[in-house]
Parts: sequence; C-alpha cells; structure tokens
Amino acid sequence: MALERTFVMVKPDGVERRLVGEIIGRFERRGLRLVGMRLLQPDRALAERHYATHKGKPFYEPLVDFIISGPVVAMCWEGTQAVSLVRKMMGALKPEEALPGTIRGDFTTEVRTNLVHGSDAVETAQAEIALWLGNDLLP
Ligand code: IDP
Ligand code: MG
Repeated sequence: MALERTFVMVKPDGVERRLVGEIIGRFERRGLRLVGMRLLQPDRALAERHYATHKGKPFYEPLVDFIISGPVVAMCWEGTQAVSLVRKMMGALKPEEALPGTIRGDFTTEVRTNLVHGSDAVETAQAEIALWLGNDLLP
C-alpha cells in the first residue's frame, strides 16, 4: 500500500459556509496527515491552470468564476492511498450519487457548489500540489 500525497481544496462555498473545520476534521479523524495548507483567493490565471482539462466544456467559465469568487483553503494531505481515499470521502460529482457519509453527500445538493476538490490521480496530485503549494511538498 503506497504512501501518497494528494491535493485538496475547500472551495469558496465551503469557506463561506464555515465548513473548513468540518472538512479538515474528517480527514484527520480518518488518519490522514496534513502536510501543507494555504488560505488564498486564487486569481483567474491560477484557476484556469487548475481546471485546464475542462476548458471548452459548458461548465468551465462559470466554474472558474466560482473558484475565484472568494478565499479557498488549499491543502496537501498524506496517507496510505491518500488520492483515492480522499475522493471516496468527498463523494461523487453527481448530487444524486453522492452518498450520505461523504462530504458532498452530507452538505450539498449542487453540482457546482460542491465544497471540495481532490486530485483524481497520483500524477494529477503532483501537478496540483506544485501549482498551489510549491515543489517543496512533492513526495
Ligand atoms: P470532480 O470535482 O468530482 O473531480 P470534475 O468532473 O473534475 O469533478 O469537475 C470539476 C468541477 O467542475 C466540479 O467539482 C464541479 O464544481 C464543476 N462541474 C463539473 N461538472 C459540472 C456541471 O455539469 N455543471 C456545473 N458544474 C460542474
Ligand atoms: Mg476533477
């Protein structure tokens, strides 16, 4: 079982709704280790780089507008199979598939304002950690 690092972001809706502590607490209780964290309001260039794979999709422009609309909490979490573990704890993208017990399943019914981002693969995690938090946190 590989020790991994993943990138997690509490999106502007999560900060606005005072859910930062709730979300961090879930990962801590599970046994993941917080190794980097930054509160910032991303500019458009950073948001566009982060969501570059979605460029051209109908939800891309409103998504970028949303992510730069307020402060976010950018974090790096470490643990055994942290990438897939965080994704499971976040819950599915489609609200009707986000199960109770997951972050999205417990706190949102919306597809855009879904509180949290987590890297979808080890390679994506490395790129996102470097983009938001710098190379020092790369595993
Ligand atoms: P993920 O966050 O579960 O990895 P992605 O497909 O990577 O999902 O989409 C990135 C983000 O874009 C989502 O978290 C959500 O905020 C937004 N998004 C994705 N699909 C839609 C959509 O159909 N409508 C509105 N927003 C969407
Ligand atoms: Mg994604």
